[in-house]
Amino acid sequence: MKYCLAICLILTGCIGLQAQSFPKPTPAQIEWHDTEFYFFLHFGPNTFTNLEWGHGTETEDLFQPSALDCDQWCRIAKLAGAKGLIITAKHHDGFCLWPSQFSTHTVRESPWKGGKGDVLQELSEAAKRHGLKLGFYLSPWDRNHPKYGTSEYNDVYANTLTELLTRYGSLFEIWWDGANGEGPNGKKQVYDFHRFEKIAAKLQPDAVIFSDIGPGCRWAGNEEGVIRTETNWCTLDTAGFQRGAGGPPQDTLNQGNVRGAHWIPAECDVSIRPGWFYHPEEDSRVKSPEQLFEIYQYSVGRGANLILNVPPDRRGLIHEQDSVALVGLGKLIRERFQQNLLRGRKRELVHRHCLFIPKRIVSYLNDGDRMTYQRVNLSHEIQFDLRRKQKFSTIVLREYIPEGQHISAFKVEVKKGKKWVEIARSTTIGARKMLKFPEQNARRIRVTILESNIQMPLLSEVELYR
Ligand code: FUL
Repeated sequence: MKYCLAICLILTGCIGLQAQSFPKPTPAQIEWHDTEFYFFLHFGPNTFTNLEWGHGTETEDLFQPSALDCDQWCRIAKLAGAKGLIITAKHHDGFCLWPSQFSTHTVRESPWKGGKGDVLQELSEAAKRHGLKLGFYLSPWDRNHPKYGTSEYNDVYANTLTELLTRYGSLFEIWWDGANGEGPNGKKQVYDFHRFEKIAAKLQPDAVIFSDIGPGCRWAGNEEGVIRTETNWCTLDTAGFQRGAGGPPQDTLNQGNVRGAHWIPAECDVSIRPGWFYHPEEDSRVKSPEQLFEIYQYSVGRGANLILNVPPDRRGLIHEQDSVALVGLGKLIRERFQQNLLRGRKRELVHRHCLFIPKRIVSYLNDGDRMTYQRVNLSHEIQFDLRRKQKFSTIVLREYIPEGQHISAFKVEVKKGKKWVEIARSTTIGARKMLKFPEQNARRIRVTILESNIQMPLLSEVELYR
C-alpha cells in the first residue's frame, strides 16, 4: 500500500512536469536540424570586382565566369561532409543570378552563356544529382533596384521571392540578411516581412527561414561560426525585437533563451576565407582543415547548424586551396566519428536506481537512430560497459528534440578501480553535444543528467569515440 502511494505520487509529479508546454520544432525544423552542416556560396559581381558590398552600379558585362561548374561545388560539398548548399541568389548589389522578370540587372543582361544562363537552374540540377539540399539567400537590401526605398519595392521583393520559390524545386532554407542600407535613391526600406513570411510559408512550407529572429532559425550572433559557451538553447524570445539592427543582443542570439517562447535554433555562419566573396589575394588565407574542424565542433558539436561559406572564384569554381582544406575537413570528420564504441553494446546498458526499468535492457540510446529515445529519470545513471578497457576522448549526446529541449546539466564519469571519477561536465545538450576530454582508458562509463526542466527528459543517442 505504502509503495502504491509512493508510486502514485511520483507518477503525478512526473506527469505534472511533463504536461507543461515547451516550444517544439516543426517537422521542417526537425529536418533542418538533421542537415547540420552545409555550404554558403557568395557569388556575383563582387567576385569580379573584388568588393564585399557591391554598389549596385556595376555593369552586367562584368559577370563572366569562364568555367562555371556546379557539379564541382557539389562534389566538394559531399567530400567535406556537407549536406546542402545555400547560394546568394541576389546580394546587396541587386544582381540576380537567374533571369528574373522583376529586374533588369541579371545574368540575362550579362555576356555569360550569351545571356541564356541561369546559375540557380544549374545549381538546383547539380544539387539533385548529388543528393544535396538547396537554399537561397535573397538580400532584402538592394542597392540597384530603382524602386528600393519606396513601398513598391515590397511588391518587387514579394514577386522576386515568389519567382525564386516556385522555379527551382524544394528548398530547405531561405536566408534573410539583416543588413539594411540605403538604395540608389538614398532611402532605406521598411520591409514587409510579414507578407514575405506568408509567401514563403505558402510556397515552400518545408523551408526554414533564417534571420536574426527566425522564425525558422536564428543568426548565432557572430560571424566566426561558433557557439561561444557550452550553453545553447534552441529557444528564443523575440517579442520587441526586429531583424537587423533591432535584433536581440549578440550573446543572447548565441546562447538562446532558456525557456524562450519560440523554437528558433542557432545557425553559425563563417567564411573559409577572411571575406565572404572570392578575392585572389586571400588564396593564402584559407582556413586549415584543423581550424575548420574546430569550428565544426563548436557549432554542430554544440547543437547548432554550421553554414560554411565557400566562395566560387572568377572561373566559377571552388579554388584549389579551398578544395584541399574542405577535403581535409571531410576526412577529419569521418575519421573522428568513424567508430562509435557504444554501438553493438546494446545489452550492456544498465539503468540504476530506477524502480520501473530492469537493470539490463536493450536500449535505444545506442542504436544509431535519432528518432528512437529513452526517457531518462534525473536519478538515473546511464551506464555502459565496453567489455574491456578501451581508449576514448569524445562523447556525443543527443536529446530527442521533437519533444523540445530540456537538459541543462549533465556529467560523465569513468570507473577507475572501484571509484567513479568525473571526466567531464557540461550544460545543454539539444540536437547534438560533442564533449572532448583527456583520453581515457576505461571499461565502464556513465552519464548522469543533473538538471532538466522536466522530470524525465528524452535522450536519443549516446556515442563514444576515440
Ligand atoms: C552580412 C552581409 O552584409 C555580408 O555581405 C554577408 O552576406 C554575410 C553573410 O551577411 O550581413
